[in-house]
Amino acid sequence: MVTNRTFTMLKPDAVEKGHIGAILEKISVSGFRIVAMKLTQMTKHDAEAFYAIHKERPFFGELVEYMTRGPIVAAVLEKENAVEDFRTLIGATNPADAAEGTIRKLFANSISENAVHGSDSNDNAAIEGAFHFSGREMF
Ligand code: RTP
Ligand code: MG
Repeated sequence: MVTNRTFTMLKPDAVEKGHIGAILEKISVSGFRIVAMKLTQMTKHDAEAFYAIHKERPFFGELVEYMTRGPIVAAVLEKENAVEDFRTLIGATNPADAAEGTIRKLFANSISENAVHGSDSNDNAAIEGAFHFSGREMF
């Protein structure tokens, strides 16, 4: 196992519903160390760039609208096997398909508004962390 980093966002629906504390508790007891964290709000330009890989998908406009409608918590997390283990902790994209006890099963309502983001590769974790944080903001 390699100790590495992943990037997460607690999305606007999770923040609106007051789930920041409960989700951070799940992340912490699951063995992730917080390397960087802040409350912030993505602009339309930010969200279009962050999710550029999905720009041809039918849900892209809805996704950008959702991700920019209120504050998010952005964080970099560290753990052995961080990317894969965090994807397991958050569960399937659609909460209806997510395993019991996963963050999306517990806190998400729909495939569109699914409470939390997790990087899907080590390369994307580094890119996404650098999108939100400078080197001085990572500890
Ligand atoms: P994420 O990137 O946010 O961690 O989510 P993911 O890998 O599980 O899913 P992905 O396929 O990358 O989709 C990105 C986000 O787009 C929204 N989505 N909506 N309406 C739909 O069919 C649909 N499909 C995806 C979700 O917010 C999803 O997390
Ligand atoms: Mg994704």
